[in-house]
Amino acid sequence: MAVERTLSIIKPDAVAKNVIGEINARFEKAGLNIVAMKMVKLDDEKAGGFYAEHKERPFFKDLVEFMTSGPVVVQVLEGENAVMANRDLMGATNPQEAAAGTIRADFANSIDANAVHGSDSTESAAREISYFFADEEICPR
Ligand code: RTP
Ligand code: MG
Repeated sequence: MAVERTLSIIKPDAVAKNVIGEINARFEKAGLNIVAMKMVKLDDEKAGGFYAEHKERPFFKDLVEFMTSGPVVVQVLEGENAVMANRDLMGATNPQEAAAGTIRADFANSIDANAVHGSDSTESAAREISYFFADEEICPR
């Protein structure tokens, strides 16, 4: 297995619930190192650009509205097989379908307010990481 990086976002619902620390603890316990992290308030342009692949989907407007509704924590996780390892920790998009013990099962309210984002491939990860972070903001161990 290769050491990879993935982009994680702790979404506005999870920030509002004060579970940033609990979510970060899950990453750390799973061997994913947080190598970059910042809190930001997204605007329509930044959130819409991030989710541009979903622009034609019926849920796009709600998605952008939700992602701009409060601050988010954007982070780069690094570790073995990081992309899939994080997707496993997150659980299914719809928290009602997420496996027990996953972040979404434990902290998400709905398919819209679903606590976290994680890149879905190494290609997406590279694009998403550079969307939020300059190289010098990433601090590998
Ligand atoms: P994310 O990109 O946020 O990590 O989530 P994901 O890969 O699990 O899901 P994706 O298909 O990329 O969808 C992005 C976000 O759009 C919302 N969504 N709503 N109402 C719906 O049918 C629907 N489908 C997706 C979710 O909030 C999802 O996280
Ligand atoms: Mg996605």
